[in-house]
Amino acid sequence: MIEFFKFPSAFGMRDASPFVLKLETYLRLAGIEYKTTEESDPRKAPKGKMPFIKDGDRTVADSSIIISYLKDKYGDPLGKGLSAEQRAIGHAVKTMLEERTYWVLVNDRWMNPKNQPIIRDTWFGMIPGFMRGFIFGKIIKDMKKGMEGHGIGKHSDEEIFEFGFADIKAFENILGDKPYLLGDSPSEYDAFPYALLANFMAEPFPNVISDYISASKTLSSYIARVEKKAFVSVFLFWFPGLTRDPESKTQFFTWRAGSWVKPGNLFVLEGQFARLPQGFEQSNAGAADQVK
Ligand SMILES: N[C@@H](CCC(=O)N[C@@H](CS)C(=O)NCC(=O)O)C(=O)O
Repeated sequence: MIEFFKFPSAFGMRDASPFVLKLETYLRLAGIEYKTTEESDPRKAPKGKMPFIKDGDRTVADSSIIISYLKDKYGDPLGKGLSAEQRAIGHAVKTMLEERTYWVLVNDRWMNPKNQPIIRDTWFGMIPGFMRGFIFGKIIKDMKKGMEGHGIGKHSDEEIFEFGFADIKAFENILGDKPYLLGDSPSEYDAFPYALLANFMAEPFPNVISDYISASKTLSSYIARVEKKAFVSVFLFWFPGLTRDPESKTQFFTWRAGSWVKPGNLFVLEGQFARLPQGFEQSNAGAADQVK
């Protein structure tokens, strides 16, 4: 079975990394079985970034390369019926969100002084106090350098949020009133938009983009729709049974019905019908008395 390496859950998110959440969303939507191993240190990943998978003796890193590998090996159940044009739109949207909009999230989470202590104490909480501040300071410095090299780090926070707005609004307009990016069914191209939008909504990091997403019915219902499709399974069940009260000889047909929502709760209704033996009549619900 595929072993999926992900970060430990944080900030009320299944995974606070959009790329890890993207891959898990794909695995769930495609119905591929996997087991999860938590890894909090990305330096242990083959390319120094999460996620990665092991499949037998193969190790594959990078969410997009992993998805191509999975499609080659296990088929492409989410790609049936997609035209070349739809795939091109999916690819363009995915690349915009992964290669640019993602950095708007990174900039706000890691460079915003209001958010830094939250990140530091959640993700680096296992490092003792003084050392934690020092190591975190070095990580921030390296990230800043990396973001400058990428180009995004050359801009002001306001300019970076403007890039984010333009991208999110473009996505919102392409989605329009379709349930999923490419139509009525989810495709691999819904995995990253969902993962990124859901991460923008992570509770500890409110910002202008998360305000926009929560005010947009199109975007907030899209997040809920993909979430439900990928992660919530509902099982309906009905168990009939028969019991007999030896004293009154009454037979009770019992039943249990309900639903099991995964992850979540078991919802059960139960009840019984009494079939009275001759000479008995029911005097009140569920009980039987002999007629004298
Ligand atoms: N292109 C990669 C990007 C993965 C990525 O950026 N992962 C981030 C978490 S969202 C990471 O592991 N960063 C750790 C680091 O850069 O040190 C993919 O699609 O998997």
